[in-house]
Amino acid sequence: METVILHKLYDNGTSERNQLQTSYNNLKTEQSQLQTSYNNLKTEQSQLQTRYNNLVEEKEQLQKRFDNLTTNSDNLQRKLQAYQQNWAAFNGSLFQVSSEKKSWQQSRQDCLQKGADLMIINSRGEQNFVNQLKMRLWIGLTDSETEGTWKWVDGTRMTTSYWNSGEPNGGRNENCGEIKTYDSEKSWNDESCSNEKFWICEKRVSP
Ligand code: MMA
Ligand code: CA
Repeated sequence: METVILHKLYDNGTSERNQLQTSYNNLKTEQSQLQTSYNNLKTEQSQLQTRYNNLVEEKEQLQKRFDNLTTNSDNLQRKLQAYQQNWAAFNGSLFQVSSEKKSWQQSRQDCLQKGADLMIINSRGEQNFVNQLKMRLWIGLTDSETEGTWKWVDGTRMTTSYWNSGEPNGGRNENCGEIKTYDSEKSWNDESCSNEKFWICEKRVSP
């Protein structure tokens, strides 16, 4: 009788232990699967990070290319417009000679309306450039503010001058500058501002 009970107790103990062993083995397996999943996710995460970094870099390069193309297209647009409106490029500026005659003030207004101003001569190159047009032309030079103090339309004092001999001679009656004796390098004349003449506008190209 006792042996039977002992046998039963023993059997129960064995099967409980077997169950625990099985549970333990299952958990072990699950743990190792989780570890593998975790490792795979880690690898994937680092690959995604690399791809993300590459895409950010690519995006920056594309943005730069886009900005450059926009600038190029704006410049071409401006050049084309200038070309269609008969502007001539010289030394970093665009020049346009009028096809009608106006007073110095009205001439200046026309230039200002076009985003330009009367021509300012600040190099010998520009002086020769305007002379070879062989026209009498208003330029952006005046002493209307202070008699005898010649200033350019951008407000700067005239320093280098190309007055024809004897000029300026008009005193208070002639306060505006023109290109007159264009066959000589010294071609400037002071003239009465209300006289109607052709004129030359100058538009600075970008900065
Ligand atoms: C004109 C007029 C003047 C200029 C003299 C030069 C007669 O007046 O253009 O501004 O100084 O010619 O002879
Ligand atoms: Ca004069």
